[in-house]
Amino acid sequence: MTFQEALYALGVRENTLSEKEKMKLDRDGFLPLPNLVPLVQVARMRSAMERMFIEERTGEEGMHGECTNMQNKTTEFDICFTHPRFLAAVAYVLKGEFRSLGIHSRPNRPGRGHQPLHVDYGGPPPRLGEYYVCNSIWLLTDFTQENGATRVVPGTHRSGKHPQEVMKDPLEAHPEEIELIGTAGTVVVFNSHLWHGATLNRSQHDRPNLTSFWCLRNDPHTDRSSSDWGVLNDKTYAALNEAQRRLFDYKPTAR
Ligand SMILES: O=C(O)CCC(=O)C(=O)O
Repeated sequence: MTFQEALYALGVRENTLSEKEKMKLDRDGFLPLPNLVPLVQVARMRSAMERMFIEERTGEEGMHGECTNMQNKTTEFDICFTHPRFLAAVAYVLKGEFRSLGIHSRPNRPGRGHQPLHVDYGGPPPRLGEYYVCNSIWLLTDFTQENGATRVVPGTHRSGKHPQEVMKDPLEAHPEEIELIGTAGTVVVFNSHLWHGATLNRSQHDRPNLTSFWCLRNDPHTDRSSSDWGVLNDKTYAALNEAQRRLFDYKPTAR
């Protein structure tokens, strides 16, 4: 099965995104997809995520503070690599054959979370229209001005610059930044060359979310030897169909 056949089998068509949605991804570098996940499913995903935080003690003092490769730990997050509109947006940003860099989550505890504006890429800024990485944030609660909604600077994926080259301090606010305020069940797909970052969670509660992260398969700057991000384990590989497997790397366990 070719990669294009896999995307077709997963429901992605030329017109899965509207022209307006494609234009927004081109121009602004991000696209909110409101109500992509039904609220009952949001609740199940959130419970699965919270169980994982407890089991892995994620976010506790001294712990690594992030659950990674969650595609290997439950089927509750399969929508993060199977929803046709979501996949169509990733395919539109990356153009060529891509693969998952995994489904991850950080709890964004109250009083924490503020990140510098950054891109999710170790290589040089991309040429216009030739993007290597695409990320997405899955809102498992409403994102508000209080609970540390992600900030983005629209259009900066086209700037040919990284934030640290332009800003004295990328922790500071950027005059053109906006916050991704939205309701639970929304998914925001963003070009990972877009300048972005979480903001301080000033509320009394965690800000539950997932990220589903992707890169071009032939990206020369993603160091695949040192990272297991997006690699399927034997159990998940066995459970997926052929089209879904094309979206990941798989390393069989040595026996
Ligand atoms: O958690 C957020 O709001 C942003 C996440 C982010 O910037 C990242 O994963 O690179």
